[in-house]
Amino acid sequence: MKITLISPDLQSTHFKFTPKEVKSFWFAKLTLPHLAALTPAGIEVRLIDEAVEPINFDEPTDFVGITVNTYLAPRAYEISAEFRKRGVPVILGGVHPSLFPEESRQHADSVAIGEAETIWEPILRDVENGRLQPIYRATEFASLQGLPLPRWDLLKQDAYLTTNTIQTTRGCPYHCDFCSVTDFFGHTYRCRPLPEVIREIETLNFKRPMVFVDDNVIGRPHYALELFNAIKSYKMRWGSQCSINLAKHSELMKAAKESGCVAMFIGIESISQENINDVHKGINHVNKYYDAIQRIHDHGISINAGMILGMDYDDESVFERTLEFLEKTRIEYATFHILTPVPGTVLYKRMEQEGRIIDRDWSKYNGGYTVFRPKLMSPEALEEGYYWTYRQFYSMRSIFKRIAEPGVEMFYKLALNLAYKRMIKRFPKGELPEMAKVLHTMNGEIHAMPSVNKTGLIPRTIEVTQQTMRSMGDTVDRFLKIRVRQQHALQALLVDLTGVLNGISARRLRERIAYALQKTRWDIILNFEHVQFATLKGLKSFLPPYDRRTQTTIKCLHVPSHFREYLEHFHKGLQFIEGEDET
Ligand code: B12
Ligand code: SF4
Repeated sequence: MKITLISPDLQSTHFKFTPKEVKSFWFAKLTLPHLAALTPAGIEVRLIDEAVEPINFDEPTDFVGITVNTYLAPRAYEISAEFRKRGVPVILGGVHPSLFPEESRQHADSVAIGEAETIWEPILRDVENGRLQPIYRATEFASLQGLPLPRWDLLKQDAYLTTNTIQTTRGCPYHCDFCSVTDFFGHTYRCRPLPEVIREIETLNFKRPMVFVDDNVIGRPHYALELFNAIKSYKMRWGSQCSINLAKHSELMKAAKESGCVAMFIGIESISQENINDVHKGINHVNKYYDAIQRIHDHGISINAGMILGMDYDDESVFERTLEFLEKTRIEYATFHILTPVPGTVLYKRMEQEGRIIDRDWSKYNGGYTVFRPKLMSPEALEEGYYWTYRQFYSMRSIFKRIAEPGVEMFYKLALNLAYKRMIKRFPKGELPEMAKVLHTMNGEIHAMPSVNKTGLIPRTIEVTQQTMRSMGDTVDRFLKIRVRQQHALQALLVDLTGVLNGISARRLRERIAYALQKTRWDIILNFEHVQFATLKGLKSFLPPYDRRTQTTIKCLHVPSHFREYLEHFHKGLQFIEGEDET
């Protein structure tokens, strides 16, 4: 019997690598060589990676297997249809058919759910006997003991930068809402026996870089440490992906570096802790990012930061803020993704319940398109901002800011940044959304003063103040926090103020409001609900002088009566809104 195994590729989008790009900086996927290795002897196998060669549908074959990730599902279905037209039976397997089998079944003769190790041989036996079943389901997670050596010899090896692709573990100890890994592998973290991994590494070409395609190579730190120590003598350069808690393990970072680790892809995802909590990425702590990144850098390991844009707490200022963070921390590489509710994930179920999915063309589920309704911006603004961020990050200005330091490593970093830059040239230009700069300028914390003396403060209400003053002694919150939300329906910016409005914070607030007035015609609603204390000077000076020419109205919301008297006195004609009906 002769079978053909296919890995589909994207069709004519700006995300598709050219064969030249694949050869200069891409690595070969492990899936097909691994499936070929699991195929019993006596069956002739042909592998086609569509990223590097076209599919000849007329070449004789008895059976076709296609590996399917969600964003490649439409292409996989097209390929399947072509073969089935020619009378060749087709099976679909991989993450997408496993998490969404009902759909995949409509596009093939059979669907494989789960890992291939326990079901591939029975499938092939059924094909030989002419009784292929519509569904094959792996009932247990595969043992990673005794995995065969991948059949790299069946791929066009010189079409890639490297075919040194190896997997040492499967699964991840965490379960982030947007990720398919734990939905597919369950809450398992399985490690291959180390001697088997070493035996496989010894078959690789040490002159080329190596990639561990694990979901989280440090999921079990002791195992990772043993692995890194064991491969030190091979003097290879390697990369992989892991969680940011790598920074906690000095010994592990040291061993990784000594064994040739040059870079890790790390899911930093978002610079907002609210977002991180929202998607349940418990290992990420935004307030520790700077320190963690510094520690990883100190060990000589570069970072490719995985960043997600468009989460529920991201407004249009997220693009500039994210860029600033990546530049400040001198992150060497970044991969930006628009939040994507991948079918089968917790995020998908939530978005589905909330009725927020607006596009079910799976080919757009690769992180480059907005397929859901974001909370704090329009889908178009998110896409524009995403392109803008990518282009800015790989601009020469940013590249030099991030990686300029003499040495051999800089040469590698520059080369890879330039490779990314070339690819990104194909992307649409992308513009910062209209309100991005206003939100970026307005949002933030203003330091009110080193410590606030209670004399001269006007309390929000007498009762609250009496209570709080008693419990807090002489100091109160030292900041005025400003959070701006766009109210599209009202064409207004709702500015939530929290903390202390005194002379210092009021002056800075005034500058920010003046900037907003200059840049937008939207009304401004200042929400006083969480202003704990104010000084007379603060209440007097937080507004810029009235300018007849602007068509913008400033309104104040939830102003307690104590403040209101003063505001009415200081700012004639200022509008007040009562109650909860501002949105
Ligand atoms: C390595 C990797 C990458 C690498 C590159 C891919 C490469 N050249 O190897 C990088 C980091 C670049 C990458 C990028 C992306 N990736 Co990726 N990647 C992986 C990762 C970690 C390992 C894949 C792998 O090699 N596995 C090893 C092989 C042996 O296992 P396997 O493919 O799963 O196959 C097994 C089973 O699935 C099954 N099987 C698979 N196919 C078939 C077919 C048949 C017929 C049968 C019977 C069985 C079968 O049997 C196999 C053996 O058990 C997976 C996670 C994972 N563990 O699968 C994510 C994963 C595949 N990636 C994912 C995504 C979303 C992406 C991106 C779109 C992310 C983004 N937004 O940019 C990009 C796409 C880039 C592109 N244009 O291709 C998702 C896919 C989700 C989905 N539902 O489709 C995954 C599952 C991770 C996740 N976070 O959820 N990725
Ligand atoms: S840490 Fe990474 S691999 Fe693990 S569940 Fe979260 S996103 Fe997925």
